[in-house]
Amino acid sequence: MQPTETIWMNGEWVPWDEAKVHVLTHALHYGSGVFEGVRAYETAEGAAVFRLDDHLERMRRSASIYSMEVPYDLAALREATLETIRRNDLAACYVRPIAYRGYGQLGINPLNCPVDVAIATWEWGAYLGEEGLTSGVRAHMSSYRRVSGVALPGEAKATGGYLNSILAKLEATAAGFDEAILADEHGSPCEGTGENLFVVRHGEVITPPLDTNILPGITRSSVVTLLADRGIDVVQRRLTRADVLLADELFLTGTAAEVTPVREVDGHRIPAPGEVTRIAQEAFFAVVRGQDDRYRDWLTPVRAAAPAP
Ligand code: PPE
Repeated sequence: MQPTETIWMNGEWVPWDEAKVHVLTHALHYGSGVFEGVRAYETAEGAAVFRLDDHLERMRRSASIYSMEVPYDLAALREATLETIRRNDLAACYVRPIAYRGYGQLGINPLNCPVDVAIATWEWGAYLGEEGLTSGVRAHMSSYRRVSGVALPGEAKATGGYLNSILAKLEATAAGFDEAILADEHGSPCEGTGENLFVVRHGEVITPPLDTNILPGITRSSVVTLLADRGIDVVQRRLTRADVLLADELFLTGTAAEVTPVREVDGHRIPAPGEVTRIAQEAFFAVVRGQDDRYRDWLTPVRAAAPAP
């Protein structure tokens, strides 16, 4: 990660190296933070953020589940995000907004700790490698299950929940794979460690439903819309392990991972990128780069357009 100039912390601009927290920060001990991953892309009109309000609204919902009152409204967080990108002079970047229980009192009850908010930006290339994006990654069916919704609601993108992803990622990479696919508590493959999952099989495009406790991905819903607009309907249903091993195509979606094909699951080869995957990739990248006017309202320009002469 290449440091950038400045990070927004509770309304102040703090130099990257000084953006620190107290060691007794509640979130450090108990995982009591909620966050987002957002990307800004280079477009012909300069940098633009993809579905910024949708991400910030999801962060507010995540916070709500944990009874965190975020002390900034949507407009303030939107402006703070745009200004962070401007101050760091980035043409394209990853954006990490986070709201977390700060320094106050330790003990599980978080209510005596402040809700601190920060927004950082940095350049982040292809999440699973440039080659992964073009030729596909190798995935491992994790021995870990996606944490159940009765333990942690999947709708909340909470820092503590990522311990589940970390275990699966460690297991997969130790076994020489790029990424893990986790099944839900009933054994139905449902998600990557930081990506949603799509399978093409027998001419059907399938993505697991929200009751598998996945994060309702913004890239997932964008890809569902983009495919539907091209006459390809995505069915939401539970996958079997066979659906994954015998997939005609398999791809992962996420802000960081974008649309990444999977070319192998545990030694089972999958053609990558397949036809639907390629359609999804082309559609997605055209939209985020501002080359498809139909989805202009998914982009927030970082710099306001110059006034007409
Ligand atoms: N599932 C999980 C568990 C997840 O973390 C993400 C995003 C998604 C699905 C896809 O959601 P969306 O970005 O809205 O399409 N993971 C973020 C964090 C990755 C990281 O390594 O940090 C991301 O992609 O920004």
